[in-house]
Amino acid sequence: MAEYPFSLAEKTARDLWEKNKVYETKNTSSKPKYYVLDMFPYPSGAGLHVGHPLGYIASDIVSRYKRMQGFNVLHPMGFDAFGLPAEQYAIQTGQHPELTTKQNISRYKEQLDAIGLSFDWSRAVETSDPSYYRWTQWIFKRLFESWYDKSSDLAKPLASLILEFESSGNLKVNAHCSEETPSFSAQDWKEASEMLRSEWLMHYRLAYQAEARVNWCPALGTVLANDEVKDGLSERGGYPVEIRMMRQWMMRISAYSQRLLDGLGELDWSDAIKEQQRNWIGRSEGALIRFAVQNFEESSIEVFTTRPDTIFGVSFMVLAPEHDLVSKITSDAYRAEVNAYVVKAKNRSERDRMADVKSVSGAFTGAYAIHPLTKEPIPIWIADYVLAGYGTGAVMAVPGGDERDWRFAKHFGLPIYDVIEGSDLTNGANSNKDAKIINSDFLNGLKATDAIVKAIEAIEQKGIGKGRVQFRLRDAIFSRQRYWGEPLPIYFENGIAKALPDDVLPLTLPQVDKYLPTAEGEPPLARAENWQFNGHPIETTTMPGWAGSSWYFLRYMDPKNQEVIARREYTDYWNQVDLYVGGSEHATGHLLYSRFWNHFLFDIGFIGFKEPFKKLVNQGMIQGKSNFVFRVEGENKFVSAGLRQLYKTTSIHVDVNLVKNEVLNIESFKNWREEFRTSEFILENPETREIDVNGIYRCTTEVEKMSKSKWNVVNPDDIIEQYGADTLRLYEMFLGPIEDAKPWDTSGIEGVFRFLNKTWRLFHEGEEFKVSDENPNEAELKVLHRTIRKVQDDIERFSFNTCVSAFMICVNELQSLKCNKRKVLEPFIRLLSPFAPFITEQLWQKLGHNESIATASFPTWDEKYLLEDTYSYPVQENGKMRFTIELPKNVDKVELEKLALNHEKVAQLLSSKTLNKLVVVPGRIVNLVTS
Ligand code: ANZ
Repeated sequence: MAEYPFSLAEKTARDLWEKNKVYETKNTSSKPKYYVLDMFPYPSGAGLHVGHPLGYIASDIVSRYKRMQGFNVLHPMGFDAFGLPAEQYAIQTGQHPELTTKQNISRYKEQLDAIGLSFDWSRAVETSDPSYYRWTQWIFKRLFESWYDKSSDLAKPLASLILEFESSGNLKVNAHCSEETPSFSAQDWKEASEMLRSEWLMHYRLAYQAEARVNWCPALGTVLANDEVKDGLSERGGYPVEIRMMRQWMMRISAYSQRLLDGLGELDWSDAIKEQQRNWIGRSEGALIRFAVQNFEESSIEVFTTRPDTIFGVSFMVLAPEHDLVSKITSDAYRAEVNAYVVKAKNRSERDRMADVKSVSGAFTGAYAIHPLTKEPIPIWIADYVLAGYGTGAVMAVPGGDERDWRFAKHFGLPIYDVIEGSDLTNGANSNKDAKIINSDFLNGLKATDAIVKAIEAIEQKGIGKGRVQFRLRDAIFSRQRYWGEPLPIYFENGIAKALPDDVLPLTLPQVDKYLPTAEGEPPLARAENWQFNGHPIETTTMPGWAGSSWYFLRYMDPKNQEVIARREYTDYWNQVDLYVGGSEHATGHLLYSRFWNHFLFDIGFIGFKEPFKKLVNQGMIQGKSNFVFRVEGENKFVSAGLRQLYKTTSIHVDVNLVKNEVLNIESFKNWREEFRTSEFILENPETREIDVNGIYRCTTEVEKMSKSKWNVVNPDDIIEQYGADTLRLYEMFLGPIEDAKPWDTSGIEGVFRFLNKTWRLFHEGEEFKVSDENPNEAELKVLHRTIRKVQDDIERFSFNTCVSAFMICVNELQSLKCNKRKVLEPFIRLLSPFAPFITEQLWQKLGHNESIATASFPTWDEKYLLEDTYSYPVQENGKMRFTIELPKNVDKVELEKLALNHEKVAQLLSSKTLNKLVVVPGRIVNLVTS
């Protein structure tokens, strides 16, 4: 029997595609466009495992499908090539990270091509390539030279702001700027030194420098983002991380909070991701309220509250330990305790402080605030559940309305007031009549939301505060004290940060003797000789990993352009990404930053759309199936899983390649590692599960993340070598719905492989290729057209696993119909080709085509072959013919009875009668016995 020669087919197909440049896309076309994008990978040293291509295969199916439907499809790929692992490797080995990155990229490319992904490689981008990062630096410069105008809700060039400063200072400017921006007049501006002016401008720039609380990791010598820190340790390497104040480059993403929130409305993304972004942006409506501090007339505490209507329930105040006022207002009697608490809180990350809902801690400052309405004194505490960076870093505590405040009050024995009545619930007495009166004036009988609106009005009227919309989204730190990233295009003239002129970009990474900080703790770039511009020092930090990935989708549209990031003509044509496929772990990082940059580029007129990714599909994670062996503690002896209760053991991951159906190959295991060469094994009887010297060694399995350290990695190259790339593609899709997490379980792969061989054999008689030119019959056409409709519907729904089953059913049916007719098989392989491009290309060529099947048209289905076979059933009542009804011919009795009884005419006939008996014969007759 003919076997599908996959290696040969793959080679021929790839040669053909390459020779004819089948996947190269033109930027101009009369066809409608469709842009399919994958999140580009970081090329790690380990290469791809079977989990990585899942999304790529799905997006490739859609790309091929759309191409065959007559779309001009942009389906590019590139590499997110800057990053920590290459740098760590460079530190260990002294090899330039560029070298290892290049090697890894070529390995990735090989692997991706082996899978038959239809990328237009002529458009590939690498973020570490100077011809690419020149434009990343260019965008950074534009951000540095822009400010955000709240009146027009647009970013604008700094020049327009400077004009305004010259004419009227910043008094009338409605900008999104730093909290601590001072007020100044035109006169002040005129008289200010260049240094002072540059400081003021920093408060407005969208890329700016500021003192920031950062996660500093001394071992890695760099600042880490919040999501790179877990439980006080770096995610990579597990080194301790401490909180420090450092001058950093920042991105004013907070200026875009509202737009990033509003933009979500128009996007076809999963609710889960949208919700994550909404929470991350964290819009809160409420009020800022000012509380005077007793004996410190010149100081007051401003709080942000979402529940100004609970103001009569305030029984204490809490400041963040870092709050400016803490040292000033703390009285001597409490100073030691407060200082100790501040030190303790300092080194806890915000994340830990927020996540910790169990332990209650805090310290009393000895000072009191004055309630702005009741004028009662209220004790001021500090506690780390109040974050310095959110709102004003101070809260009015309402234990009657807020759970954290409640726990705090309970723990420290502070009073708890009823939030509406303002009465003291701790001693049951109404401690404040005034409160009750003022309160009921504007709150009684109102729903919470109405009460909040009313409360804000009253607070504004009384002049004690004002309404405020607060966002949780913070400005993003943009500096990394590392080597392997984009250099920031900034130099310092007499200490003033200035952007390098466009014509000296790219500012390329300099050579350094070591990829480590200097002895003085400066970043690695400080080691470079002559790291200067016209004699002025150049910035030594580099950009974070997310810089290059925040705009790469635009560069693919015009990848070689030397004049602009991408020509407007092309970005207008390609416009938004129609389908973006990638992991949901990027929900609040990449997907937020790239939206921000895209909005910004829209504002400054470089592109014509605000939102970059119209539809997003998140592929689920493919998990590994790990295997474990059990080592007897303190001995070089392993006990089979069924007997492990008899010993004290530790479980050890074993390479999944040494295990088949849970049984360990002991010889291979001994050869696996030197230390196991002389190990002993206690075996079990597979039936009785008792000790048996002639038994087996059984392992246990567990589904875990696929990772090298867990020895459960399956390499796509191995699958391709054994079964071919089409099997890999189909099998990955067959595993389950694309968005679900699922374990890789090789056991089903043979079935997919058999399916491809069956497909091959439809075209062969023995070894000979043979198809007939006869016209197909009704039954064959039915099978074909039903499959076309099903597959097309399912692709449109991104339901690829069900497509694979439909293909299998179709081939089985064609096989039993012994169908080898060209008019059926040809459309069938066109239909299959997005999923299995190699075998279908090979068969297509054998059918006599010269062009690639990728350029053929997608088959269409004809309604007429999909109608069920029907029959005009005569309906008899008590032996007398009444009428006929149209019902399916090929149904079983039970179904036919149901259909007949539900038929309008029959129902009408029976409406005034009793049915005593019903006799049906499928394909023949319906008999009713009535009375
Ligand atoms: C009084 C109050 C009464 C509050 C009540 C809540 C319920 P979101 O929705 O997250 O914006 N808060 C304000 N600033 C804070 C900070 N820096 N650290 C910790 N908590 C802070 O929450 C806003 C609410 O969280 C504010 O409203 C404040 O407590 C607290 F029945 O004020 B509330």
